Amino acid sequence: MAYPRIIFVLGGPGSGKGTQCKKLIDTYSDFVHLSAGELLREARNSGSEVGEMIEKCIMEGSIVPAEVTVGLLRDAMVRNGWEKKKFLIDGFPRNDDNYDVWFRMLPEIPVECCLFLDCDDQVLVNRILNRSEGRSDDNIETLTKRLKTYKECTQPIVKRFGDAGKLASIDALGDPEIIFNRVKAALSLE
Ligand code: UP5
Ligand code: MG
Repeated sequence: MAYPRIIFVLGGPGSGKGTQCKKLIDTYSDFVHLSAGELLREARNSGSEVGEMIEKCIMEGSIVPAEVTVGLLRDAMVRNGWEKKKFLIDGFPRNDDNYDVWFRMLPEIPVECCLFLDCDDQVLVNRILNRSEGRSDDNIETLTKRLKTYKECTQPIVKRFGDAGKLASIDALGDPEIIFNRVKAALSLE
């Protein structure tokens, strides 16, 4: 059986994960973009108890239990077709629990690397507070919590990929097109 290939995409809130993943899927037809945050935002509207729990986590900037998120990601991969694809998994894994449960539930899928978008805090804050997509977590109170969670829980995961020799780190300051050139170089595309 041919498995898909996985590229995780990490970076602080507003580092451009969604923006750069969109550029990748617009340019390369074998890439599929799965945003863990988007899947969770869809699942929160289910009206179930799990939906309520997700809503609470998103508003608190905390991380949803891994079994929920990995289940959503796995279902989305199956829906998109398992074979011969490269999945960009945006905004995941965010903590040790996410990382460990992914590799426990899906040990057979090869992980190519983690693309890390490195960006200053002040730039992150400006980008998020200037975004006007109506996201309920784009307010200064929740954003402060998201940044704290990112530093405490997600940055150590970036280090884990680095220690495993699987980190492609790029400077995420500047024009999106220039950053896209860095992304392509980091992923050895073109
Ligand atoms: N923009 C982008 N690039 C720019 C550039 N180079 N120059 C100027 N502007 C730029 O970009 C953000 C904004 O900046 C946009 O307006 C864009 O036009 C502009 P975007 O590409 O959307 O950045 P992104 O990194 O995707 O920011 P996002 O807010 O989505 O990141 P978060 O990590 O905060 O959000 P996510 O959706 O991943 O998660 C939300 C919540 O879900 C989490 O806080 C958590 O509670 C929960 N969650 C989990 O629990 N588990 C998970 O696995 C995932 C999420
Ligand atoms: Mg995003």
